[in-house]
Amino acid sequence: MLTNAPDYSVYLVTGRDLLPSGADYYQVIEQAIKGGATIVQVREKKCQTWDFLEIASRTKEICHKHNVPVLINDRVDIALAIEADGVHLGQEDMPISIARKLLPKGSIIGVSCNSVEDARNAVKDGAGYVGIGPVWFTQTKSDLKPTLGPRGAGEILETLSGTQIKAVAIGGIKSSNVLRLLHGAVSTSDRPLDGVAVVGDIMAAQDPFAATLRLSECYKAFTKSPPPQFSLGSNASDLSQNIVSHAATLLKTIREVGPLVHQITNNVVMNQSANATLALGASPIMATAVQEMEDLSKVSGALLINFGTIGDKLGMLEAGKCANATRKPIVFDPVAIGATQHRRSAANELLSAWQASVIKGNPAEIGALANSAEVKTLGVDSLGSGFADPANLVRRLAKKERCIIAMTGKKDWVSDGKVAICINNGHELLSKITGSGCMVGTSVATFCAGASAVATSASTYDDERVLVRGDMLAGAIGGILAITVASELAASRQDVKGTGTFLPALIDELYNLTPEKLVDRAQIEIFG
Ligand code: 3NM
Repeated sequence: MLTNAPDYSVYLVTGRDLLPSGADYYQVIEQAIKGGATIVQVREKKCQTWDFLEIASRTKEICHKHNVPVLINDRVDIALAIEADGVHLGQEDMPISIARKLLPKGSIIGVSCNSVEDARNAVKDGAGYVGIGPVWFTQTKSDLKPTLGPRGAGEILETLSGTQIKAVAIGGIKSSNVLRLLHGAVSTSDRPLDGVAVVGDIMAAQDPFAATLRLSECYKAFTKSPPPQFSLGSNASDLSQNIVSHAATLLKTIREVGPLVHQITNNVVMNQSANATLALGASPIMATAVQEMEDLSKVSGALLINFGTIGDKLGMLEAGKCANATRKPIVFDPVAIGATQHRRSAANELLSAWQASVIKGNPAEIGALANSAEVKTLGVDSLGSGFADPANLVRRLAKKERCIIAMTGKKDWVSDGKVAICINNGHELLSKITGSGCMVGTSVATFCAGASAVATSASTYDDERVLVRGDMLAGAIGGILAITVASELAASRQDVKGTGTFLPALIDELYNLTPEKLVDRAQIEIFG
């Protein structure tokens, strides 16, 4: 038995039936270990005991030659016979307590978990690690339990807070989605996964060495890069000046670069939102077909997903995945999420499929996402006097969703999970026209596209986390300030007599907005 503490980071689960034709199983295992597999589980569902013994024993020989632990799926007898380093048990397999009695002291015992309850039991039973899954659909396993998505995996991870139990995720994981998983499946206490377990992405690869190396590099990129931070000043006044001037610079960038802002939005506001984008100096494209998402993600600066009339869920799913893959910011506006069960489950599905950079909503929408009953919804509007502690609410939700939260209303609140910022700009006429909230979403997406343009030209990032914090905070603040400051300027005009003349005046003021006007009029407060 190996003595070092196991490294779960790239956890290979074997699957001989997935090997490409002509590939040699033992060579694949060795190549995977050379590529970076840190632990191997021998999983044989169909073979006879005699064959299983032979396969497990030879696999162990290869693993131990490279100082990699080997676990046996399900069969404690085989683990004992070949003196493996431990076992992996399913929920229907032998209970942990009995396996522990049978196996030598110090053996690793892991268990599959598909729910918070499974994980609680694993804690109670003293498992060494849990395998959380399936994260995504996979054909590798029959009798698949319900898929969890990164968010569901994060909730299960939460159960392990304060314990020594390690956690890997499994199910449909590939090098192309592993960062999405690692960033998405993090508990609110910031506990990350200890590893990712993979069958098909390695076993079915033409080059298992390269496939494992890719996974290993992704995992290392995740653990090495600390969350980028906005360059905060040392006190609240420095910080507010920094943020406002950064946001104002983004307006300049938007005017210089003219980024394409891809928007999937509702048909009530589409034309108005496109005009607001143009007025800010960017270029809107309101495309919804699944088939064009990949191409659009390559050329756009940011993606807005507003599900006001949720007709295009498939397009939204695909657009978000493509935006994550090309590291473009996603601004998600879950319009009226609290109004119907359909909207709640659609939002959950979308947020499980991709990582948003900014979630923007009114108090009822943000409250629904935060599971708070303090503010109720009436259709697309919020009811009541608001939250008792909005700073803490947005901060908590930003931490949970690992993105910027922008809650718009009479006062606007923005947080990156650490700092909470209150914006006191705006005019009441904004609440009297349709789609002003949606226009804020468009404006935030446009400013995030500006931030993305700066980040891309500086080439300072090496993983997807960079576009989720820092610049996105300035993008959210800039986007809100643009609309609210323009609303003040429009409302003060002689030619504005009411809501009918206010809307075109608002577009004019967006068109004429300058970085200087933003800086002069911004009224923001920082809550540390
Ligand atoms: N266990 P692939 S999913 C072996 O949900 C296994 O517990 C799962 O295969 C679970 O990496 C799974 O090819 C198969 O998707 C994972």
